Amino acid sequence: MEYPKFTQEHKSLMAKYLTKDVFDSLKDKKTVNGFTISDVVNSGVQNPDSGIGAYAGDEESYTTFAPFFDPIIEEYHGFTKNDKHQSDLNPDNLDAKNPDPDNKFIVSTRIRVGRNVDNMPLGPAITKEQRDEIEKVVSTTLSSLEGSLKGKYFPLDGMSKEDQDALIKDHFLFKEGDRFLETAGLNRNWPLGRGIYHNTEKTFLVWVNEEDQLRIISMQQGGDIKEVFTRLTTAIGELEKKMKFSFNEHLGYITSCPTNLGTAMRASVHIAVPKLAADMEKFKAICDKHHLQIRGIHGEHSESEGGVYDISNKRRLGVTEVQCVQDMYDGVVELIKVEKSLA
Ligand code: ADP
Ligand code: ILO
Repeated sequence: MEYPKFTQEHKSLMAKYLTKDVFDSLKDKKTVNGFTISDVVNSGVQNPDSGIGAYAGDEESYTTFAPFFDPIIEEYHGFTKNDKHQSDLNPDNLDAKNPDPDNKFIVSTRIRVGRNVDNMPLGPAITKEQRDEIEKVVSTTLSSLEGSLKGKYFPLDGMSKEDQDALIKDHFLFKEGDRFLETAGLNRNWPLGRGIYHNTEKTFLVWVNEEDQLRIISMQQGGDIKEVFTRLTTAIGELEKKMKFSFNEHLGYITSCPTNLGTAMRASVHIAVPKLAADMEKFKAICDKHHLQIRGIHGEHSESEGGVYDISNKRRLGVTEVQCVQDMYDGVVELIKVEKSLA
């Protein structure tokens, strides 16, 4: 196993922390699922424009390769190896009155969490049989949901290209052929074992076997962030009655990308702030102050359209779910205030 050849283009946290010494100390190690440090860093090596550039193959990757992962986790989340994660999924603790009741700025709100099944490898190291088994268990569990969460599972295999494209365009379904996931080993056997569950209104959705085994999603038009959070936490509670997810006291919910550890939560709005966005520096400064990330409106690594941006919490580990949403909410309140002042 060779130390990767990094160029000036490699700016990821992976390239920063995979020093030759760290690599040499880890190159002969393997997790129980046969995952190596080369597997962990392949996506970032092949995609120099990665921001992070590393994926875990299983929960054990985070301990076996701790000298590599710990500093990345510390820099991204501000969370040290001695810290303990805490969870709070109680919507009563969230102070989030709709910041845009006239629907002038917030187009839509979406909150998702990643989950992986306990005692299974994560996507990058999973076998086809294990992935298919997860699809079976998860789709069966989902089909037992009642009330407003009741819906249907649609496997990707057999879905028409038009249906798939329409779901992607309308922000409901994951994209196909993501090069970061491809080189992480997450697209093996595509499209088998993958699919999407949703209720009739498409306000509650679950992605199956994309980057994580489950992405549990609550979304709707407008800015009622609390309603979106409440629906999500209800759904998580229902699923947890029937399935056990991979979780530990230090890292919280275990995910394949270290950015998602902890709450595995990304709470976002699509928000129109064209005037503020004309001054990118100011826009970024407000987002940084509230620990927010700016994405384009077709997901990560996409561009804004018409001054609409995807604004979401950046911190996910060492903060509770309520705090993740509160970060987003507080930032959005300030963004709206500043956008209004520029009118
Ligand atoms: P993830 O949220 O899983 O990290 P992406 O950034 O790729 O991944 O987003 C997934 C999809 O969700 C994309 O189609 C994106 O446009 C959509 N999305 C994200 N936030 C919102 C939102 N607030 N309203 C509507 N769609 C959203
Ligand atoms: N591997 C990509 C994405 C990192 C964070 N996003 C996700 C979807 N996990 C990168 O390093 O830029």
